[in-house]
Amino acid sequence: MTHKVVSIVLGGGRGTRLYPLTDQRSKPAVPIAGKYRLVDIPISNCLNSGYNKIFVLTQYNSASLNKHIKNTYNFSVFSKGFVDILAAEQTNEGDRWFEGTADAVRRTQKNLANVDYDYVLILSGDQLYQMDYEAMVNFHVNNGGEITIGTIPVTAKEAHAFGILKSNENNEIVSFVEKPSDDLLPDWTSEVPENLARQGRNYLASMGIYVFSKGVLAQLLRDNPGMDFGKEIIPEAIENNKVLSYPFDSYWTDIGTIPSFFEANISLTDNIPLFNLFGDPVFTRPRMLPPSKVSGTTLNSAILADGCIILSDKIEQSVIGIRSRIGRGTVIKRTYMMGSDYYEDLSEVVEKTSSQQPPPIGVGERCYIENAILDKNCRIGNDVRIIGGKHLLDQDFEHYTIVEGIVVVKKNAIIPNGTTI
Ligand code: ADQ
Ligand code: ADP
Repeated sequence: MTHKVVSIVLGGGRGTRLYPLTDQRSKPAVPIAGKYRLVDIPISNCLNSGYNKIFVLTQYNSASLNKHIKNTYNFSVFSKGFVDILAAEQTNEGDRWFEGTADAVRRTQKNLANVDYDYVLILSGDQLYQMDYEAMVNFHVNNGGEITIGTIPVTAKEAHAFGILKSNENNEIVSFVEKPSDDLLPDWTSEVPENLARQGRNYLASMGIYVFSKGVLAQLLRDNPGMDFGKEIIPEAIENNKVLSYPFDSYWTDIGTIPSFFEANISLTDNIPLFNLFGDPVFTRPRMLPPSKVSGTTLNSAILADGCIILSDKIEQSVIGIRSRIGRGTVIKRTYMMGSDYYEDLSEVVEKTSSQQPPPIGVGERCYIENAILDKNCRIGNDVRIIGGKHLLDQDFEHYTIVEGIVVVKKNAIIPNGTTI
């Protein structure tokens, strides 16, 4: 049976962990996999699960996010579906930023009043996974849950970044600790199937994916002043409510930091990627872009989006985003190039190619780029060498930032001819 569900996507706090990608855009608008945006992942999961009433909560309502949502998620007039953005600054209670995940939901819940629903599905906006939420809601209803949390086994090394819990044989959560310190960890192991134990995955983590029965959410947000689900609301609910663990065992990864975002994108170039772009559709804005044109290039484990013009020597283990232009003699390895928002016309490209003032959008000739993220619209000149790796210290410069050895070239950055990073 189909239950009445409204979905809330938590689109991001201050977004510092994905800096500099979130410097000029809100987190849900960060481009992934060459042609999508972060917010397309949870929204596509909702639509593929049959849930089409969706709110996206974000700190600020950027023009590019608005345009993306408006141009992508159009429902027919005969459908009751919608994807609405609710931004912190638009609430009547003032222009405070949301002070946490629960605060964000609390301060926007009046928007739910006009929606017909019995269950609220709360989702993170910075995770890469495919999940049938309908199965989770059915589990919640069939087992009489008041709250159900999606859970996944993780290793000790990962456990400190998550809410860790223990459940009984009826999948009821009996204890929960948000981001336990290393000295607490030994107390928090769970019984897991043998194959997971062998991988060291014997901690049960909250995926930050919650189903709440309508009245339970309203009551918790009213009676508990906590700002955060993980820190305050969930630990208290475990004392007083029936909170269930819904076990999930497919690919799921956090993409809220530069290293995890980078790895998630690069891993899409694996022979059989753990995230399947060729399965259930990931929706995004339909763009009328021409097919990509490639000349003289060896492509090895590469993802190439639409509208690119590629003349480079080699592209390996890399994701090349929409409208990318890459010049002759260039080699690109383990790099996520996001592409660009627009084309320069041919006369501009010719003029800028000869003057290099500034270089044309894209990557120029005879460059070598490895272990990097190139944000949209960057202009990389000729003979540029960007080689990320552990030898580089974390540092922030005007046109690029280094995070754990990954060089992130900023949106609209200019990297002149002959630069070495
Ligand atoms: P974290 O991911 O550390 O832990 P949090 O920073 O609260 O939790 O982020 C959850 C989601 O909400 C993210 O998508 C984030 O961008 C978004 N978000 C954060 N603050 C927000 C705000 N003020 N307004 C709007 N959106 C906001 C949580 C749980 C853990 C669980 C992990 C799983 O607290 O228990 O293990 O998720 O990733
Ligand atoms: P995407 O294809 O990534 O969804 P859009 O087509 O929405 O990107 O464009 C992204 C941004 O680029 C928009 O804000 C758009 O106004 C801007 N843009 C488009 N063309 C140009 C241009 N010629 N110069 C500068 N910005 C542009």
